[in-house]
Parts: sequence; C-alpha cells; structure tokens
Amino acid sequence: MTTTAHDITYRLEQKRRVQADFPGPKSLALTARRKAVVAAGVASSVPVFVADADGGIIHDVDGNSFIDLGSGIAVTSVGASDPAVVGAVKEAVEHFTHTCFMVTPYEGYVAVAEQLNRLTPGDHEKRTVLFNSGAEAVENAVKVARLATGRDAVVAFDHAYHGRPNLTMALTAKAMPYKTNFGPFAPEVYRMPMSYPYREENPEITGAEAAKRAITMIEKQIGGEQVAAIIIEPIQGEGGFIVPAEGFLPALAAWAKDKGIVFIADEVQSGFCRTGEWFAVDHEGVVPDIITMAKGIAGGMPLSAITGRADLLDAVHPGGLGGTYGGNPVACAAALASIGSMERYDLNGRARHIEQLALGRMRDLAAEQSVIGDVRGRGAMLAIELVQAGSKEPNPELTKAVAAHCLKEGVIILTCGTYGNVIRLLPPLVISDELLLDGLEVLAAAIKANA
Ligand code: PLZ
Repeated sequence: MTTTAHDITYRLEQKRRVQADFPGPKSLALTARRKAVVAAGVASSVPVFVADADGGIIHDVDGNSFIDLGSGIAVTSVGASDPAVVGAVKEAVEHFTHTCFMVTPYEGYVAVAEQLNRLTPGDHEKRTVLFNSGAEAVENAVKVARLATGRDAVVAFDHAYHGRPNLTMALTAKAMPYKTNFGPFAPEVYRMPMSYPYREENPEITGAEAAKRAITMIEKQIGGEQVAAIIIEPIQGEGGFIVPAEGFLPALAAWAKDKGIVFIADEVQSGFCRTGEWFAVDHEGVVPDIITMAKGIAGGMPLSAITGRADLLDAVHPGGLGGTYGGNPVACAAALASIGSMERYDLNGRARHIEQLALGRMRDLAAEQSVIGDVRGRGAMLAIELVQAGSKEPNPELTKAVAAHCLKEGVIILTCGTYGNVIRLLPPLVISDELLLDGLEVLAAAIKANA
C-alpha cells in the first residue's frame, strides 16, 4: 500500500460522539422550519442538520459527530472539505462565478476535458461535454447515441438507476419511490435481465451466458440494428451494489461493437477511484464508447460529464449540446483539484485498502449471521444483502433497523436495493482506518442485535 490515511491531515477531530437524545434542539428547530417550507417529496434519511464535515466525520448543529459511511451518496471521495478543493473554489470564485461556456469560454472547462480524456478508459481520440448532474449526463449520452446512430431504441437493465428526470426515470427500473405516478415515461426504452450472481435461478450461469441471455432477448424483442445504445452501470448502485458475473460486461460490449450499438457505461456512482480503479469498467478492461460521470468528480461541487469517442460526439451539430450552467467555472476548478487530490493521495490505493480492511470482516460476520445472504463489492463500494434467516427472501425491515441502530450509535449508513434489503458502504476514501473500523464494529453489532 503506497498511501495510508495517515498522509492526510484533518481539520476536524475524527471521532464519533453523539448524545443519547439527538436530534438536539437546533436540529429539531430546523426540522420544524423545513417542514413548513420544503416539499414533503424531498426526504432525508438522517434527522440532524449539518454544521461542518471533514475526512470521515460529519458534525451537526448541536455538537454531535457522526462517522460518514455514505459520502453524500458517493460524492465526497476526497472528503467534504478537502483543502485543495476548498482552496481552488475560493480562488476561482474571486474571479468569476459564471460566464456560460456557450457564450464566453474559459480555460477550466478545457482543462477538465483534458483530464477526463486522459483518465477514462481507452487511448482512442475522445471528446468531453460538461453538465451539472448525473441524470443530465445520462440524458446527453443517449442524445448523442441516437443522433450518431440514427436509431431510437435504448436498452437498460433490471435494477438499473439512471436518474429522476423523464428519460432517466424511464431508464430506471424501480417504481417506488422513483417512478410511481410520475408517468408517462419516455418511449423506446427496453429492459433486459441483469447478471445478478446472488439471485440467479441457475447459480452456475457464467457472465458470458448471462450476456447471451440479454443479447438473445434484444435480438428477439428489438433487433440489434434498431438499438442506438446499451446503458449499464458496471456495478449497479441504487439497485443494490450488484457486481455482474465476470465476463458479462466484456461480452455485452463486444456484441454492441459488432452491431454498431453505442455502449454507455454509467459510472456516475462507481467512477473516480470508488472501486479501486479510476472507473469500474477498468477491472475488466472494457472500453465504453461513452462514459457518464458525476458525483466524485468535483469534491462535492455539482458537475457531471460525458466522455466518448470523438466520432460520436463530434457528429452533433454545433449548438446541439449544452446548458446554461454546464461546466460551471467554480465546479471545474473543484474537479481539477479533486483529481489532483485523488492522484496525490493515491485514492485508488486507498479504496483497495478499504476493501481489504472491510471485506474480510464482512465475510466473517456473514459466516456467523444467517441473515446475511451476500457480501459483495469492489474497493470502497461494498454491500451486505440481508435476508430472512435460512432463505434468500429479502429482509428490508431488518435493513431499516440496522441502519437506524447504526445512526443511533453515530454511524451514517445508507441502504439500497430493488428489495430495499442492502446495506451499502461508501465511505469517503480519505477516511482513517480507525474511524472505518469503528464504523464497521458498530455495523456488526447492529446486525447481531437486530437479527
Ligand atoms: N446514474 C448510476 O447512481 C445518482 C440518486 C439519489 P444525479 N444516484 C443517487 C436519489 O435518490 O436521487 C445516479 C447514479 C447513477 C445516474 C445518477 C443520477 O445522478 O446527479 O442524482 O442526477
């Protein structure tokens, strides 16, 4: 291991400390104000308001400190106040907050594109476009694929999550809470079976066979030559941290190439060192035609991107892609600083180190707790799937109880999964070993106490 968290200095004390009766008075008062003015449809999983955050710790307004095992859903990989990011943002904002790249361009946008073209898989000629959110990147990847191929159909997978706006909602698999009553949905979206090793009817099925299953269905139901794009999360996020069987992604990508279908890897959640590589597709040497990125890209500032084959992206007419805020200069400065910190701290190495620290412990726990059906993941994108003891029946009640128990002890843990039964670990990659191990012990105790 070339780098440990000891090379990282923290501004806030990295220690879990919560009062027994939190939320405290200030959080309660803010919750009351919030209820009167913020729409009920926006829900928060933690009932305290944040005052400060650094490394692996979040401080609330009443003086409680929580271990952060969620990174604001895989965003603050370099921490929520990485000094390099904070410095770059301050420096940028003193000069200009916005001009609109489509009106008067600036260097930061170009510099981010250079970095993304360098870091994304493949040494082919690439082009990049910047946006604000992950969903916007996905929407634009599909736009480009349709224009470049002249085809309409888009293939997505079971358990997929791609966003909340209309097209991405159609691409997303799970009805509640993302789609129910929000239709009608965008047409020409087709859903295919995913490779989900733990839940396969035939546990022996290989990645190549699972790909064949999807490909046959595409050929029969749509026709390969009708398909503009296949979009897939190389490790599914919201759907349950599902790692497809080895060989699944390469087989799909190879078939797409053969049929002239644009292969889009949605790395919004899995990208930027999260899995111990710059991108999750790197683990199997898959080179996507277009890759979507957001979240970890800019240390918490809103920025997203698509990077892809130059011939695809340059097929779009001038003015066909853009948006008022896409590639905001302050967000670009943050992205350049975040990428710098990822390289300086070797956060790919840190993610692999986190996997080494956590995965063995999670597997030991699974061996003694029959409610743990599966332990999986890569790098610092790890998960525990909880079931009814002795079966594969999902156990969302236990999952909720475990997350609530952890929170009470001062550990923020997120859940996910089509069946709501997956505990996911997404710590900031700069978290100290001590804090991570403390958090894992709390999690183990929570599973034991509630099983
Ligand atoms: N693609 C793979 O994980 C966002 C969603 C949280 P935005 N995931 C967190 C929620 O409940 O809204 C995500 C993702 C993948 C696209 C997106 C969408 O990214 O930045 O939230 O638009």
